[in-house]
Amino acid sequence: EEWKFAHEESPGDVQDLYAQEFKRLVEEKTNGDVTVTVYTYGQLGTENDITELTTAGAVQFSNASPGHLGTFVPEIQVFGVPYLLSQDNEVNKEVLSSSPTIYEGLSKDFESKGLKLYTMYPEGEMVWTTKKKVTQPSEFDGVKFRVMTSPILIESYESFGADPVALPWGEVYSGLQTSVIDAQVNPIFFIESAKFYEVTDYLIYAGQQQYTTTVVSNAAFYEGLSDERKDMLKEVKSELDDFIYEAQQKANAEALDRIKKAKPEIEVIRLNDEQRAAFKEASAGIGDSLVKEVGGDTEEVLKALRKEFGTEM
Ligand code: 6CS
Repeated sequence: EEWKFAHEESPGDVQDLYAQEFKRLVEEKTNGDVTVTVYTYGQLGTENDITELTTAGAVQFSNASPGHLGTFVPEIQVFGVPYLLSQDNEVNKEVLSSSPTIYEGLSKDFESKGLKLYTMYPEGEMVWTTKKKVTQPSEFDGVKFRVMTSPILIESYESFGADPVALPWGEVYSGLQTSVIDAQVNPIFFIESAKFYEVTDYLIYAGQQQYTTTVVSNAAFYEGLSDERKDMLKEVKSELDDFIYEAQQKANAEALDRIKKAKPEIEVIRLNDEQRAAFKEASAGIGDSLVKEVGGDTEEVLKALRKEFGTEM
């Protein structure tokens, strides 16, 4: 039996490390009865294409990051609300791996779209890379800022004062090079691997968001598995919770060193509390507007997650 696992990144990136370790564990635990084939970004299409392939059952597992899933599972956009996640990544890890709000609440929104929410994990703090120094919202004026394709991200970066542009990531390097866009946001490991630092001049830490991703499965496929296989997959999930948390930390730390070596003139800016407060205040209404636009259980989900992350307003 062959299971296909498609993700959104390049070989060696965090999602690839996850998928490769998933493959190793599943093949080991099924004594080779299951073979997992991993597809990296572009092999089966863009972020949105692989979600479609998973709902269609052509792919059994895929990464579907909240940043790209917003038009398909609108409720998952809560993870795009600025300053929702904790500054303490241990807290983020705990919540993402075992929160009842995620695995009992949000998972129903996935099921209604034919997807089983298998797991969530953090990929690191999201850092702005820009061509212009930005330390306060007014300096975002006229900055064409690339975001992922979920609608809430457009709203968030508008509230910060920028001109957001939604694109798949494959278009970001050339977009920066030709000044179709002036800035983008991603975790450091990805900024290094996709070489976005080559075409920008500032790395700005605004403490605004952690990159989160989900791994989803085709719901009918998952439901059709034997109890033994389902138990095996739960075991694999909990082993991978620790594995990927450590792997992303290491990947991000090493990537920052490599960026500084490759481009010593890059300016690394960490916004102080006062500067962060200005962006926080500018985007304070985003949670409420998401609740209005998406409705359903979004209000309860957002409230419950703020409590779990310890970021109540
Ligand atoms: O910026 C993006 O679109 C991509 N960023 C990461 C870290 N993973 C995949 C995603 O598509």
